[in-house]
Amino acid sequence: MNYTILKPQAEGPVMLLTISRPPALNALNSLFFSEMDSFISSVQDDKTIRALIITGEGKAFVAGADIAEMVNMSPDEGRAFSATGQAVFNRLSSLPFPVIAAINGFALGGGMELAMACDFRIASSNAKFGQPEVNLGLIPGYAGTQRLPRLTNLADALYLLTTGEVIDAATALQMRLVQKVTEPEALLDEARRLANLIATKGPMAVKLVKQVTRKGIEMNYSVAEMLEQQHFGDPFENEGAEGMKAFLEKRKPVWE
Ligand code: CO8
Repeated sequence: MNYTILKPQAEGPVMLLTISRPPALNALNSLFFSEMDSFISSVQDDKTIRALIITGEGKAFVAGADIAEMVNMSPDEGRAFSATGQAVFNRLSSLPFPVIAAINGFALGGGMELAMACDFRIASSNAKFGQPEVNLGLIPGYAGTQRLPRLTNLADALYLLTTGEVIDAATALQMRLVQKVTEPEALLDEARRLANLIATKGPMAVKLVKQVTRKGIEMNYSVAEMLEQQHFGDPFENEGAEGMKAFLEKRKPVWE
C-alpha cells in the first residue's frame, strides 16, 4: 500500500515506521488515522515482524492532533475524532509484538498520547513532552487523561494535564514516562538494538508476556494472577520445551 504520511520500512524482523509530515510537525489528521489503521491491519498477522519502532521525521515526533483540522469541528465531530483516534491507538497497543516509541523531538498532546499507546518509550535528549490541550481550552482526546496517570502517577499526570507545562527528556525519565534517554544521533540505533534484542527471544513468550501484562493490569489482582497461571503452561509443549532444553544442552535455542 502507498502511504502519504507513514513511511514503513522492514529491517529483517523489525519494522520501522516513520511519521512524515514535517511541514506540520507531523500533526495527526484524519489521513494519519486512516493510514495508521491500514498499516496496523497489514502487520498484525505478520509473524515475521517481532517488534515495531515508531518515530517522527524532522524536529518533531508528533506536535499534537491537527489543530487546523479540529478548529471548525462541532462537539459531535470532536467526539467522533476522539473515538477514531482512541480506537486506532487501542489497536496499536494490542499488536501482538512490542511497539517502541523512539521520540526524536516534540511529543505534545496527541503526540504524547501516541507515544503512551506504545509499549515503552526511548527519547532523544532533546525531546520535549507535554499535554498542552488546556492552552487551547481543550482536554486530551486520545486517552491521555487515562494512560498518563497509569504510566506515571495521579499527581504527576494532573500536574502535566492542568499546567500544560512542557518538560524535557530528563524530567520525563524521572517521571518514568520514558524508559531511556539517548543522545539525538544514537536514538534510532538504541531503538533498533532493543527491537533486535526482543527479536532474539522466544516469539510466543514475547507475545504472551505482552498480552498477559497488558490485560492483567486492567484486572483485579488475583484474577490477573490466574491469567498468568493459565498462560504459563502454553509454551511447555513447544517453544518453552526448546528454550529449556537448549539451556541444559548449553546451546542457543532454535525458535520455530
Ligand atoms: N496542528 C496543526 N499544525 C501544527 C501543530 C498542530 N498540533 N503543531 C505545529 N503545527 C504547524 C504550525 O502551525 C506551523 O505551520 P505553518 O508553518 O504553516 O505556520 C508548523 O507546524 C511549524 O510550527 P511552528 O512554526 O509553531 O514551530 P515552532 O518550532 O515555532 O514551535 C511547537 C513548535 C512549540 C511544537 C508549536 O508548533 C506548537 O506549540 N504546536 C502546537 C502544540 C499543541 O498545542 N499540541 C496539542 C494539540 S491539541 C491535541 O493534540 C489534542 C489531542 C486530542 C485530540 C482528540 C480529538 C478530538
